[in-house]
Amino acid sequence: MNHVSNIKTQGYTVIHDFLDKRKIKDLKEALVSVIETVGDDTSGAPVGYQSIVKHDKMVNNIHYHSKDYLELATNGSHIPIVQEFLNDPYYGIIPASEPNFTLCQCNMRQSSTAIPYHVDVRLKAPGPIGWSMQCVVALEDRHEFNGGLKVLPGSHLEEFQLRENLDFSNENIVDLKAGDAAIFFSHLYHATTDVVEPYQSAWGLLLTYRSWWAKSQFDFVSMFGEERLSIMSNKEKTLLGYYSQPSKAWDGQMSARQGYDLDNI
Ligand SMILES: O=C(O)CCC(=O)C(=O)O
Repeated sequence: MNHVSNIKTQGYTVIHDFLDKRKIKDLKEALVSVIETVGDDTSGAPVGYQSIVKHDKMVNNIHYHSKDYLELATNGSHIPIVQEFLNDPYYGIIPASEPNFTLCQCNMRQSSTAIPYHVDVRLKAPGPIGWSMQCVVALEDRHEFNGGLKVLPGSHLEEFQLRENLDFSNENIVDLKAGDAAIFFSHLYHATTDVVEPYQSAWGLLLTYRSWWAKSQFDFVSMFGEERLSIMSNKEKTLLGYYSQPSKAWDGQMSARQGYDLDNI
């Protein structure tokens, strides 16, 4: 399956068996352990209509608490696919084969509340290009009856629409088995389904990635701190925004675009 061409034409793609059974088990164990430490109500609820998810179980920034999730968010097999869309080809000071985009959000949510159709960006470029993408990784089966993802394929190619004007005739339920992942443009209209009896809501990881020049939802550089960042790989640091920090000093570096070896820039 050609994920890049699916994303261009449909606005999304599904990677089946993105995680093997062993990895799902490890991630579920890590989730339980993080919840034991920080709880499952760790989200500053989003504002606006998305605040309806405020009662769902959530673990914000789980990659801060678990190296398994950090590894997945920064080194999963989805990264080269996202890179096709979000890498800046003119970046120059990070090798072109490596990601130069950033992670903006890495949250676990149990899909108890249906989210209405929406997009997650405020600027939409014409054509199959974008500056923000999302990836939902199902740790448990997520489908039509338990809070699964649904999308309007091709809506990433259209002008912004008011929700009441959306055409639902080709709505698609994105059926994810445990271990599958969906990648989609943040400007593709998407929503989640209701949980209906006898089905149970299911845990999923929501990753958001953006071009290096877009403002992140979290300041991971300050959150993780120099000590933790100092032992990370170049790729991890890039994804956490280390190489695209605006200067904090009045006489600091003018460019927020930095490279692996700051001394050689
Ligand atoms: O949790 C999901 O499956 C999708 C969440 C979503 O729609 C969003 O965060 O924009």
